[in-house]
Amino acid sequence: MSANTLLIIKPDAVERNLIGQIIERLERARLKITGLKMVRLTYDEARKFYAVHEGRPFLDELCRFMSSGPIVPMIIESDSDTVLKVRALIGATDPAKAAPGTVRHDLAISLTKNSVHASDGQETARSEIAFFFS
Ligand code: FUP
Repeated sequence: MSANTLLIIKPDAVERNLIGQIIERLERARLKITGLKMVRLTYDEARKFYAVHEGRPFLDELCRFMSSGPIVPMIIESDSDTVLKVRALIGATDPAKAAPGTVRHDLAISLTKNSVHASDGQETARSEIAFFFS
């Protein structure tokens, strides 16, 4: 059975014309893109998406950033372990700590402007895919 996850290209990467580079990395890793769109979230929609971080000091800045411009959410599929494969490909949350060759190491600007989001587990993937793709 195939497994899927959600990846989002964040506003800083869309702004810097990095959509193609990020998609190319996914496709080269033999990950299949089975859903894709460009949307702009409102601040309140970003708060809903990041509800798990309610009460954290960085939430306001994060949601202002995530609603500052268009983003590209996409559904990624592969034969197995898609969540883990995509998390490995994007690298650690903080680009300063991300391994060379990962998206965040190579392309991201800062902890907040870290270019991409990917679901951190199969349950999260299910709900995050449902958030963007009905
Ligand atoms: P990740 O799962 O790698 O996206 O990381 P987290 O769920 O821990 O954090 C969610 C988002 O919050 C990250 F993309 C970056 C942002 N963040 C900050 O802006 N400041 C922080 O101190 C921690 C996280």
